[in-house]
Amino acid sequence: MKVVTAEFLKSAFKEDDWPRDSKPEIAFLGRSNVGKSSLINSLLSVRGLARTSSTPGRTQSLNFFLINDQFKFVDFPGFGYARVPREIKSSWGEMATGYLAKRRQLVLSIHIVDSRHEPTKQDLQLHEWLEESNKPRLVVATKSDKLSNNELRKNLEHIARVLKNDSVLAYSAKSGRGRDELWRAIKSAIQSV
Ligand SMILES: Nc1nc2c(ncn2[C@@H]2O[C@H](COP(=O)(O)OP(=O)(O)OP(=O)(O)O)[C@@H](O)[C@H]2O)c(=O)[nH]1
Ligand SMILES: [Mg+2]
Repeated sequence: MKVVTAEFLKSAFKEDDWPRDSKPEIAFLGRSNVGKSSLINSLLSVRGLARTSSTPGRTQSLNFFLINDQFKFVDFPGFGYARVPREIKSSWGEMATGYLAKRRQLVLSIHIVDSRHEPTKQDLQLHEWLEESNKPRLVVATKSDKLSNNELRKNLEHIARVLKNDSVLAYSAKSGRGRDELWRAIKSAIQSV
């Protein structure tokens, strides 16, 4: 995919703020600090469009980006960060389930996990919500540059087993590993509408 333009559209704290156009959307969801925003920036080959941080819990709204004036990326806030105030934590589930169930523009959900770590209870919960949404979804294991090939292979198999045989794509925002494959999946999801 040749990215000609990538622009920040808006941050949405509630459903009323979701963009009203009908362009397809790709959602990026996963635990706090797992590397969602970095993955978006690496896909788009830009630095700093999606805000990244070594402080978990940084993104707290749905952030919409418009790519090539054709489709959108939706950067979700991370879940599972203990120091985020309780009212924000409980609203995460509502925001995610609301979006996943209702959003007609959604063509692909990308569930991002850390290739080094065991999926958490909340990953399993998200996995169920994604299944219930009945829409295309994909599990991406990022930060793969932090593992040896052997460890990575073992962990990918394990993650696939825990998340019930979903195929898992290895990714690294640092090395660009998995980037072409992920773009292929995104393109085909966009073209299927
Ligand atoms: N080595 C390595 N570090 C990464 C990779 N992806 C992200 N990181 C680092 O992980 C930290 C968190 O990255 P973010 O992209 O901000 O994570 P996030 O999931 O958007 O975080 P929240 O929005 O707070 O939920 C940053 O310090 C990144 O530099 C990767 O593929 N490899
Ligand atoms: Mg983020």
